[in-house]
Amino acid sequence: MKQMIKPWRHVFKLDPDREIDDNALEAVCMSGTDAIMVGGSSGVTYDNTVDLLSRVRRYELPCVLEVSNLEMIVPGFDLYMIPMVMNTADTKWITGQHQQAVEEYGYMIPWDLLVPEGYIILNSDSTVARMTGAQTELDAAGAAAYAQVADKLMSLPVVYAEYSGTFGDMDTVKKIHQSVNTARLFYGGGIHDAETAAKAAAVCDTIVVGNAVYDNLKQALLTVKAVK
Ligand code: 1GP
Repeated sequence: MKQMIKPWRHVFKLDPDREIDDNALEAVCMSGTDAIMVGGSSGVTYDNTVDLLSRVRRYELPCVLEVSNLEMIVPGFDLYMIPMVMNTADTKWITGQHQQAVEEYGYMIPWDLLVPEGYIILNSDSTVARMTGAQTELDAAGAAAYAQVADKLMSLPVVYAEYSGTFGDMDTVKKIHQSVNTARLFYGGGIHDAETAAKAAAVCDTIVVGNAVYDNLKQALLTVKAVK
């Protein structure tokens, strides 16, 4: 099942806490993207997650959940992406919530469907950075060192360079990419048109496009062709 992520070059990330009408959702799901990732930093509940999953399920593409709190865990997704924040001192976001989830729900966790992600959060001005207390002041070598901890020490299958809300420093992302052996590198943050998509795709394995879907759908759809 986890092999599923290997060919992905492009993913749209949809936030259950934001409105998307049927026409826009159809355009996103039929765009040629490789998968829909459902996730968000705040306001994500069981109800709005079920609702979005059932709407995306009208289409044939894979739909995965990025789990950021225990309330939003809904059965029926193809995979469950589990962030572990590499650059925080708050252990809650590294293993704390994970430990709690296993203790409470271990007997019903579909382990085969879980894909841990070594998150490196690099935009200090993002909700996710504030929430997790991420230490974002890293140069390229510092970020790449975290990537190697995720890839080489912890054998995480995905490293996620997260610039949520802003287009990141592509030299840093390139350095991260060059430093990982086995993990796939996901990049997300500020991709809003074909040009930014192509730039990011040149230095990672998989690009993730989030906000642009809600801000300017027409441009967001052009990010698919730009990387395929
Ligand atoms: C957010 O990495 C994703 O988790 C995508 O970022 O919303 O800035 O596209 P944007």
